Amino acid sequence: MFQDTICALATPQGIGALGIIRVSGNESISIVNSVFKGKNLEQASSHTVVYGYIRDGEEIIDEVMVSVFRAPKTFTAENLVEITCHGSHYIEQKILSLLLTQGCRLAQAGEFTQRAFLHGRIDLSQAEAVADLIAAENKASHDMALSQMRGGFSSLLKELRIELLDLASLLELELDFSEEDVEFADRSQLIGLMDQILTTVQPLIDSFSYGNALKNGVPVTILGKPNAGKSTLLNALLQEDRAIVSDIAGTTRDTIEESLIIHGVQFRFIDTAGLRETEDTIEAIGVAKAMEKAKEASIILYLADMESLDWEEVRTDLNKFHRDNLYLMICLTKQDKISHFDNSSIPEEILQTYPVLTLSVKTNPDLTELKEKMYAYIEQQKTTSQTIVNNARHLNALVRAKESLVLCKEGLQNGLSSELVAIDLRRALEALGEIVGQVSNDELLGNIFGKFCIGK
Ligand SMILES: Nc1nc2c(ncn2[C@@H]2O[C@H](COP(=O)(O)OP(=O)(O)O)[C@@H](O)[C@H]2O)c(=O)[nH]1
Ligand SMILES: [Mg+2]
Repeated sequence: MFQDTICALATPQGIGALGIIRVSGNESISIVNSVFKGKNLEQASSHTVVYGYIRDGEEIIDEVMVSVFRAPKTFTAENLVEITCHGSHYIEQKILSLLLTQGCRLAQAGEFTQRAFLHGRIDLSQAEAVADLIAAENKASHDMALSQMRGGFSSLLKELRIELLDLASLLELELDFSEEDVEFADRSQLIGLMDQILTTVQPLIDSFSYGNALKNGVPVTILGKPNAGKSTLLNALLQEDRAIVSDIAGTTRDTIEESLIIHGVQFRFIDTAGLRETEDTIEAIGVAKAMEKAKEASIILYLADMESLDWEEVRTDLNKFHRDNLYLMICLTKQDKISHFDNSSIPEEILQTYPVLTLSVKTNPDLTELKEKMYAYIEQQKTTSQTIVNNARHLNALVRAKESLVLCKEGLQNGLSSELVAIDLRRALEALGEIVGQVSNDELLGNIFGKFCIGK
């Protein structure tokens, strides 16, 4: 399919014990062989490793191990060679330039994976999962990427597409006989099938907020009046002095973001400037930023100092943030400073709407309860779906597929002609096809593979 043989460094730039240079294409084995001193690589069997030297004419460049993989059972589905050399920038560049003089060209970002996709070895969602897997920094996102790369999502979509294609062929059969006004497909049976498909698609759509949280980290914004103890809480969560803590109101003027993993899930804590009217321009920018971070949050920890608790004020602030899909927790801070706190002083409607926690970070830095509550909130978003969607492109395609399926179903219920119903059905199929790359264009592919690193 491709004429040119590509090469690239597959390991990070810089000094390391080893470096790997990847070469893919029809000529890869013969090209590497032309700069190799050792056994003849062209006679090496597939999936074997050969010891030898890379040479520039008579000059030895490095002692290497060369892995030979013959098409089609390789990562790219082409002849593929991996040269494992010493991890020196000089050696790596020297070997690459030798390969270029022998007829290779440098690979573009993601080009190896793109070839795997274009040769049909993996579908688009699996290719995307390769990038996710490399980027995964915690167990939850690693698990999702691995399952997607191994084809979990793809096979579910395949089943869906087969069901839809069956439906479509029944309808199109009717079209061929439209003069005779026959109905091959029992309408109520078709509607039943439609419902069944919708019950697979909906949980996938619902899983996105959970999947996205797992993949990118759950944004948790810490808000409250100046001196409420926000930075103290951030530091206690991280167990390090990350933010400046002081009794001078308005110390934190910018937002500070740090991550913490709780039971394998990444939470991104954002400490903010205290909420107040201020004359200070820089602090005012900080307050505006805090409000912005409030909008992006999945969880808000609203802190209020127990010593100067004013429920009217708390209520006014909370009303500014309240929205769907947000877990808003009230943390009453500095409990150690007051001798007695009467729970019944908490307004009833607040208790019914929000979880309320009392904290005394200074005397008792154990934040287990707070952490467990946040984790439980995320866990509770798990849907019944085995497969979790965490890619905005996939979500967008699923939503469009669902819209077309709903139109289809309504069409069937309202006795719309098979012709019109079939149009919506085809749209749904197309949308699902976009996810795995059955329908794709250069722009989309450029977008996806351009984000990969060179050598992948
Ligand atoms: N006694 C007591 N003081 C606290 C507690 N948490 C924070 N403080 C103090 O309250 C002041 C303001 O804290 P800080 O974290 O900077 O508040 P922020 O403006 O909301 O970030 C500092 O002097 C902290 O030491 C607490 O649990 N108990
Ligand atoms: Mg602060």
